[in-house]
Amino acid sequence: ANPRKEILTAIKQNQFYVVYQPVVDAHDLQMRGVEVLMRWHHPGAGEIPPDAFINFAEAQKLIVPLTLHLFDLIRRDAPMLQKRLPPGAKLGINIAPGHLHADSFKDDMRQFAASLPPDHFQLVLEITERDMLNQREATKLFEWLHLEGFEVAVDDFGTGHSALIYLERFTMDYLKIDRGFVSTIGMETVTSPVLDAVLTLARRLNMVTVAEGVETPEQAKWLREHGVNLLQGFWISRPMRLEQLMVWEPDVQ
Ligand code: G
Ligand code: G
Ligand code: G
Ligand code: MN
Ligand code: NA
Repeated sequence: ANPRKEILTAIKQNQFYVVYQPVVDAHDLQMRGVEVLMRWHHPGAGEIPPDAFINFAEAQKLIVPLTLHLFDLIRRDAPMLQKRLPPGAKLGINIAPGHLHADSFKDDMRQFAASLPPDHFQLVLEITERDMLNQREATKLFEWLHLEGFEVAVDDFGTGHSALIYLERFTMDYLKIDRGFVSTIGMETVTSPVLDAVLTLARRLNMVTVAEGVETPEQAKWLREHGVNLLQGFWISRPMRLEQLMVWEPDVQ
């Protein structure tokens, strides 16, 4: 079949769904928000990994319709999410570069925000550092996003090979430390010196840090002791369907 058509059909036939992964405070492990992750259950091929279909949608110039569909799925869940999450809870949404740079981006974001219950969720746009290359454009865009009430997170931080100067120039609210660094905590070799450097840098720049891929209590403890503010990963919870999220309780320990 024509793969481009497959995505459009999948949208129509509701083959995409979303899962939510809690992001908790490093100290009390209370949920401060969730990251929304998209999934594709293909009737023939089964679960298709998001890395594959996101890149594919980008290449096929379908990332905008796909993200608008994601917004639609979130909007449908919003009344339940509003019951589950307190006012001000963060809703982290991954924004692909092809959408960030699209002409419709600002209108799309405004409409999405307006489609949610008013003044409940704090939307956080997760953007990878690879996508922040054009400084002039990014500075103006981030200013606009903040004026409109969005927050911005640098996703997969440390993997982008970009000049760190952008951290001083752009206003970003969160640094999400890539799980590749987190996984070095507790291994027999020493913890990544890059992780130490990243945390020092984040502190000096007064940025709030989120550690991704936290899989063990030792990692959580190390991160908390090194000043990381928020934790996300399998140790806290896997990404869950809405029904599971509604009954999920953090394991306080
Ligand atoms: O959810 P996880 O399984 O396996 O996601 C793999 C990758 O796909 C991650 O880098 C994640 O950021 C990305 N991803 C997941 N959901 C979305 C989405 O809705 N939009 C975009 N742009 N990326 C997503
Ligand atoms: O947007 P981003 O690339 O950060 O997407 C988060 C990805 O990481 C998702 O694919 C999610 O399923 C995955 N993930 C979340 N928690 C963990 C974890 O603790 N360990 C590992 N290996 N992957 C995780
Ligand atoms: O196990 P469960 O079906 O609840 O996992 C939900 C999602 O979390 C899966 O779709 C998958 O993307 C992600 N996930 C689950 N287990 C793993 C794992 O061991 N490694 C990674 N990278 N992702 C996982
Ligand atoms: Mn992300
Ligand atoms: Na990430």
